[in-house]
Amino acid sequence: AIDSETAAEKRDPLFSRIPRRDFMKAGAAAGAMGSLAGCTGLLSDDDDDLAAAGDVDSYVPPGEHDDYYAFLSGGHSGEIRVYGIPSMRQLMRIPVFGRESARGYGYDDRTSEMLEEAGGYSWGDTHHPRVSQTDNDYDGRWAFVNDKANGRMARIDLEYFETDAIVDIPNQQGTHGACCLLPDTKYVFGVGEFRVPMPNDGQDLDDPENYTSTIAAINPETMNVEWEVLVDGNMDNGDGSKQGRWFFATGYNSESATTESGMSSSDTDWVKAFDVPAIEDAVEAGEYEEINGVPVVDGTRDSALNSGDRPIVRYVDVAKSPHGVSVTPDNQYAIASGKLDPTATVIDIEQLAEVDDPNDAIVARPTLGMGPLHTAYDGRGHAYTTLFIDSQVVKWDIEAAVDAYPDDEPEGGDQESPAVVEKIDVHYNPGHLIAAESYTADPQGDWLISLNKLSKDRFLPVGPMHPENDQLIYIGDDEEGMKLVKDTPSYAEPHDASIVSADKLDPAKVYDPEDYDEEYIEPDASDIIREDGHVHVKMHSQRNEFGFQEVTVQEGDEVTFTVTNIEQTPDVLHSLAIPEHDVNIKLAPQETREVTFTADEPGVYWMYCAFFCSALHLEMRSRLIVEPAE
Ligand code: K7E
Ligand code: RUQ
Ligand code: CUA
Repeated sequence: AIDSETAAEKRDPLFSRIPRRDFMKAGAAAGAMGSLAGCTGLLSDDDDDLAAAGDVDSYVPPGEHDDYYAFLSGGHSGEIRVYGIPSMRQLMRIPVFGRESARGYGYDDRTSEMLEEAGGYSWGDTHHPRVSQTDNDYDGRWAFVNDKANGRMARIDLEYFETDAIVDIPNQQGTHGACCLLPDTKYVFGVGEFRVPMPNDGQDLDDPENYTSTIAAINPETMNVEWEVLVDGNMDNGDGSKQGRWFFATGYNSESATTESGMSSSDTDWVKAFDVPAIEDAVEAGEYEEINGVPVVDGTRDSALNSGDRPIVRYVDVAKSPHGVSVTPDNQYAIASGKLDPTATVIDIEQLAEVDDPNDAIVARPTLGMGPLHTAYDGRGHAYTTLFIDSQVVKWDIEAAVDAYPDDEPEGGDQESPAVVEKIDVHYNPGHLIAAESYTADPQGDWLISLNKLSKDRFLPVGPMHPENDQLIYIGDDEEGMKLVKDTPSYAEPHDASIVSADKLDPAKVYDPEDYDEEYIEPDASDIIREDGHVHVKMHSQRNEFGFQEVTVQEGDEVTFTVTNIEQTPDVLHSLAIPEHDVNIKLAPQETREVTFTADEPGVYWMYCAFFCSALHLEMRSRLIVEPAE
């Protein structure tokens, strides 16, 4: 049934098994069909059936690499997931706020102390992974992600793809938004969502008028909170402008209420535009109050700092309960939209600095559909906004919306904007969406992922908790329109993502011992040092043994193992797992980790390696002998 065979077809194992005719009918296999013509990202122009089936070349043959990394948050799983795009294969998981045994994260001394110092919580709620940039382009250094549950921000080192710092942000509960001030990632902003008394020390509990929320400016190098700004109302999502001046945050509770009906009673809320250099000047001039060790600047509407010529925070009225806000790649507009109103509000960033009334900087308010949440960009002048209630992604033309304003001002909000180009169904109820490099000055404009909260009937049932559905959509062809290419079940719960061209990252294949503080243990440095109830075991590991075949300690001893994997060969990992002691530390090539525990039960314990590292992997085990106390 295969009429002509191209090299791509030969490479594709599916082609050897499925007659082409059947294959064309299989809508679900549409992604794989792309290899028919072997080109990247173009629609078939010679076969309408294929085009109708959504034939876009997203197929990444076995052994070949994706074009992009996507970093997705894991919500209340507390982690980051790394996908390859366009295959949507999950390449790696990076634990951030919770322990994870396969990577030994939170088990070795370094990472368990980091988690302990960051508050000692066992979980977090990651929403917004943002990758550091230099000159408005990804620089491959770090990713940052918030913890909504406990008011924290974490940094992930993109050389090793591991969390290397967490800051517990003072005065902030429910750090929701996270984003970088560009062009050069001067700050990472944490956006406080839950309004609390300031300070939240039990003195002032019952007057919600006095509750407040802040944004926190975090230095990406030191992960110190440099300053905070407190505001009226709450805050939600945030995005930084690309020329270093403005930071934007939505807020859905200008009412300062504490109940759902109270929070949604007013018809408008605000986007707050923080004038970062003006805030820095105020901090410099000492115009702050130090609260819990952080300079806190008063950015409420009636504050002294907001009544002069250059207010530090500009309050822009936007329709009811805005949620998402993002800055266009050209830094011209900040676009915000909300759950309870069908419009998006387009704020002209340049005008914001010039007008007396910040509402005069609003240059468009297109009606898009029900429940517009988040907006991404293709770099060709289009915005893509998720419609949570309509279960759609709407593509619209930003300049067309600006041209149509204010004549298109909706009366009852039911007149769709002439700027709307097209809508595509997604399955179902999308939260964020993200386009390739949408957060940079130069989006790639080919792939978009819609992060859908519900999957309902899309996958085999797996019990009452359904997977979510990350859908891949091709947006590279304005004439043919958006094409839904792939469904990807995902574990709860991705919110936002960043998609980075693969060539902008350069991850290490083995560790460089210079990059960590633990002592590198050469085979001839193996040692057991005993003093006063503490035993320090220094040993190496390699295929297929640990440095000691047995280690004997006394009941009640505190035991520290320092273990180096001396392998140079990439991908040959070992671990040190100790039964009944809750120990499992991961040891990648050239990596050293330490683990400390108390040997409190006499007996024999087989310390083993949990990575299947060689044919003699099962034999890679040594005895820990715990002798009874006298
Ligand atoms: Cu809309 Cu936290 Cu950005 Cu969830 S947030 S979707
Ligand atoms: S396709 S014209 Cu079926 Cu990817 Cu290329
Ligand atoms: Cu080392 Cu298995």
